Amino acid sequence: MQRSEPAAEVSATMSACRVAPPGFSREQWQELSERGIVILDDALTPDEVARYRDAVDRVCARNPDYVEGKTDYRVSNAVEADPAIAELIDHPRHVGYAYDLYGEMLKVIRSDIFVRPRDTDSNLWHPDSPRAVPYRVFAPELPLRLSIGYWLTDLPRAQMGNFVYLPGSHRDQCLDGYYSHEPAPGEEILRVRAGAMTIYDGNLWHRVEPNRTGVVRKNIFIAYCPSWVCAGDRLLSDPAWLATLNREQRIIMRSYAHPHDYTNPAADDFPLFLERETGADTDAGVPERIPLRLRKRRTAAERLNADVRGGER
Ligand SMILES: O=C(O)CCC(=O)C(=O)O
Repeated sequence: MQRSEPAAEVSATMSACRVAPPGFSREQWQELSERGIVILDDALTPDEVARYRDAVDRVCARNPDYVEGKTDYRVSNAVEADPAIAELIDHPRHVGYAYDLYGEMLKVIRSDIFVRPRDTDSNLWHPDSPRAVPYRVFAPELPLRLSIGYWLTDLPRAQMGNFVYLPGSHRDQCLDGYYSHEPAPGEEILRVRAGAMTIYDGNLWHRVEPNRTGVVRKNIFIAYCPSWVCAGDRLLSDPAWLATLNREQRIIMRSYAHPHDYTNPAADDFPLFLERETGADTDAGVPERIPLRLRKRRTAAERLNADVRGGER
C-alpha cells in the first residue's frame, strides 16, 4: 500500500517530538547480554513508590472480591486500569531501555500488576515467550520481549513471593526444572528494597517463590516488544482511554485496526523519538526522497552489540 505524506504535515509532527530518554550504558548492556537481567536499586524515590502502591491499591479496591492479605491478584493491561500506571508507558525512567532494543517500532506487549499475599499460588519455571517454538528460535541475538519490573515492597529475604531467576539462562531453550518449582543450581532470588527496578530479557527462565510471610508482595511489570509481535493482554485499546494519552504513549500502545500497520505504521507515528545524540529524526545519509516512515533507523542495540564485540559486523 502506498501512502503519500505532505512535507508540511511531517514537519508539524516533528516539532512535537521528544528526544529519546536515556537507555543502556555499555556496562548495563553487557550485564543484560551475559546475565539476562539488570537490577537497579533505588530507581524510585519513596514518594514514587507510594504513588505506584496507591495506584495498585486503587485498582485492587475496585474488585468487590478483593481482600487485602488474602487475595492473590493479577491485573493485566494494567496501564488502562489507572492513570498513574498509564504514565509508565513512556516514562523516561525506563522507556529508553526498551527504545534501545525496538527503536521506532516500540510497543507495550503487556502490563501487569501482581499482588502476592501469604500462601497463594506462585509461578513455575518458565521463560516469557511462546513455549512450542520460542522467540529465541527466530531471534537468537536480541530478545523479542524486554520486561521492566517496579518493586513496591521490601523483599529482604527468600520466601516472600520473590522473583527467582537463573542468570544466563536466556540463552537456553530448556531447563531441567521447567514447569516445576524445583530450585535450580545457580538460581538467584531477587532480594530488593521497595523502589528497585529490574530489566530482564523475556527469554530468561524464572519462577516465583512462595510467600510464607504476612507481607503482601506488590509490583508492576511493563514489557515491550517490536510492534509486529502480538500483544499478550489486549487486541485493541479502548479509544476513550487512548484519547487521554500523550502522543508517544498512544503510539507505543500500537492500537491499530488495520493489520498492515503493525509492520508498517502510518506516517504520523514517525518519528517516535528523536536521536539522543543528534536530535535528528533520521540516520545520516538517507536520501530525502525516501519518506520518513520507510527509512531504516539503526537501534542503539545494534550499535551496542557492535561496540561490545569490538567492531562492526
Ligand atoms: O510475579 C513475578 O515475580 C513473576 C511473574 C511471571 O512469572 C510472569 O509474569 O511471567
